[in-house]
Amino acid sequence: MKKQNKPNVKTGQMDSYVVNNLDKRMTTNDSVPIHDNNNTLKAGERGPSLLEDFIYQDKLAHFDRERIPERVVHARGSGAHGVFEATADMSKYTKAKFLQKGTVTPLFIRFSTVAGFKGSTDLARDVRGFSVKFYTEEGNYDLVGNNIPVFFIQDAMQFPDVVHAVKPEPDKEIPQAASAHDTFWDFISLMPESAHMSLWIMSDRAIPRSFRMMEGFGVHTFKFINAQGKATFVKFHWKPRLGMHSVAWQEAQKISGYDSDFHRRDLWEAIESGNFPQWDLGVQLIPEEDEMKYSFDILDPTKIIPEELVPVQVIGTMTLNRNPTNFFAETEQVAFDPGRLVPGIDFSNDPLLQGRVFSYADTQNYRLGGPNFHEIPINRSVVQKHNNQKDGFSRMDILEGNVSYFPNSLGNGCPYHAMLRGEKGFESHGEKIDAKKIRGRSASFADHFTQARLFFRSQSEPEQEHIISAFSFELSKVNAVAVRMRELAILNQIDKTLAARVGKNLGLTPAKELDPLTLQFARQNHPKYPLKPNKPEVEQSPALSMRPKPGEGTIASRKVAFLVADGVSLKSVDKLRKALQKEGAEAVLISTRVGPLQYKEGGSEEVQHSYLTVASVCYDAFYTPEGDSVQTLKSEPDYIQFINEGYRHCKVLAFAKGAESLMAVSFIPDQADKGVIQESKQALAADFIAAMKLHRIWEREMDRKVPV
Ligand code: HDD
Repeated sequence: MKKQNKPNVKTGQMDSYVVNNLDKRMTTNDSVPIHDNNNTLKAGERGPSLLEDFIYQDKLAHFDRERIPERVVHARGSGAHGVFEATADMSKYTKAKFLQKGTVTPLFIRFSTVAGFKGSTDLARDVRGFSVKFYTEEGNYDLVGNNIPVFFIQDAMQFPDVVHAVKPEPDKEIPQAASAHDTFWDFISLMPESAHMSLWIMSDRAIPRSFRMMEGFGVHTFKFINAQGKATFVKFHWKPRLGMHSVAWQEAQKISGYDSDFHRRDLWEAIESGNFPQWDLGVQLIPEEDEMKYSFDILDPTKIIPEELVPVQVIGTMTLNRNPTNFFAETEQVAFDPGRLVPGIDFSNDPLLQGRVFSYADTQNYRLGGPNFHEIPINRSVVQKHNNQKDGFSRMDILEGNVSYFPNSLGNGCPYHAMLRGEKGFESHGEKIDAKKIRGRSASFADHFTQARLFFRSQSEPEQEHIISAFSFELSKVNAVAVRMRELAILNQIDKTLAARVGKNLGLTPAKELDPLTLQFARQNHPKYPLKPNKPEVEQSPALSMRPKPGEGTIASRKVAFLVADGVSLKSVDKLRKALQKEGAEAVLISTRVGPLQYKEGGSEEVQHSYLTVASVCYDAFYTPEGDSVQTLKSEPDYIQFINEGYRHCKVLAFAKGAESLMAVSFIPDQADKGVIQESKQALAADFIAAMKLHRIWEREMDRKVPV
């Protein structure tokens, strides 16, 4: 049953715009009642249509304008409403009201992929956007981040270049939502600054199991400003309560075919069923005087601050608790902008962030058709705006009076400036800057490999294997051998084994030195490149691995496929179903057909999914209960495919005592590993749940007997 959420100040505001058509007569856009909306007005039964048919024109003219430009990047996305509750006393660092302990703020979130078009698959290997709009008492604040804490480039000037390189190639518009092609790797292999980020996107972080199971990052270093005007550098982290999980690459490709809305559906269903996803907001705080303290530059967006160096402190929790009512009105029209701040938060001088400050409002002006996009319900702040900006396409607010300038006396000097009445508004941090204009880069941004190495060396063995496979996959799809060689030379600077292993899969030996072309372009930014890197403070960061630590993990909201057929034992189904429900996981019955499933003990249950309509890749774990169904499943190839594939993709499988014989018709060996539970030998529920907490039995990947 759907849990009800109390409307908050934002959802209440949104609700006032919601239109319900139930029992309502159809009208034109001017609310004129329509008699017949199927037939155009004609001169006689078989005659031509008449120009005066304003009802037809009203309908078609609107239809002809239904599409707006999709976002130039992050076109594919899914949104949700939620709330943020501040749980820590942050007044020492920031005066931002929404971050003061106990404050609850409504928000809207949009997750996205970057490269694909609006209708592309959710499962592309890609960065995921993680944008949060806080509707605070002091106006809207947007934290427009990603699920990866670093970026490809250091300077916003190159953003169109990196986007053009990754998007489908302009002559043939191929490939869709994929970085595995020549132009992307051509660019990356000429840009050593992208080395760190390229390891992250070749890692499992780029193929999440769910939006609900990934971290989010503000990426840049920002500034907190307290009531006394003192600044503290801050990095933002979102930590998912459900842990971090990914799918396997081959699975990702199959899910793209079976259910290209996999992540969107997952988010929607979780919220609809009351499994509200949650993240803790954490911050890393760096005193202003420590700006130059580290071996890397905290303004460089290709660098993280290792959590082992500056711990992440939790300051609040986000809960997503309401699905949008209308996709276009909310998820498509929401306009994020990292260039809009509230008092208590400020920009740092990160050149990527500085460049973003221009681009977002500019793109919204174009995409949403003019400067009044702030007045679209999803973008409206929850406190009324007051200024002298007026008119423009689709203006909604109706400004009273004859004054729209400042200073004025006819309007009593209003809207007034905060400073004129002894009040406070947004004030930029008074950082002292005394500099010569240059078009160039700081030498402190020139170390491109130390943190890439830190990332690779902090991964568990299976995660490293996945990175090696991902590079091998992507570079195999690159046609230009020179590009493959250049990228291998970069990998060789990061880790020799990584380069050698990828090189082996490409039939190439990595060069010792960077390619002369790579060096030439790197020297455009740093004339003396390569510069000697500083010694890193941290050489291993466990926080960078997604592997659940022993004793950690939850299976809440995971989907377990119960593989059944008529005649299955209800007792055997319920034995595991009840145990899973206690842990918050979902048991989904899958049978040979949809409709009523007949139980061995008598009685039936409605089944929504069959082997025909769903695929194993869309489930986290599998259970085959016993009963007369076992005989049917023995000769059901689609069932056998389910368990073989589940095994191949390292998932947990359980067989009830009377169903263990089915293992013999599959590739699954008897007593395979801790992820294959046989009721006659193990504690069915306890061992199944313990194994699921590991998410996957990655070690099984070495067993490649099962065809994919
Ligand atoms: Fe961006 C969209 C995240 C660098 C220019 N970006 C966009 C979205 C996310 C990010 C999550 C989707 C927002 C939504 O859901 O509507 N972008 C990032 C991050 C970056 C970054 C984390 C680096 C740390 N972006 C970046 C640069 C520029 C842009 C350097 C340009 C100078 N980004 C845009 C944009 C988009 C956008 C073109 C496309 C649609 C939109 O803004 O609203 O303006």
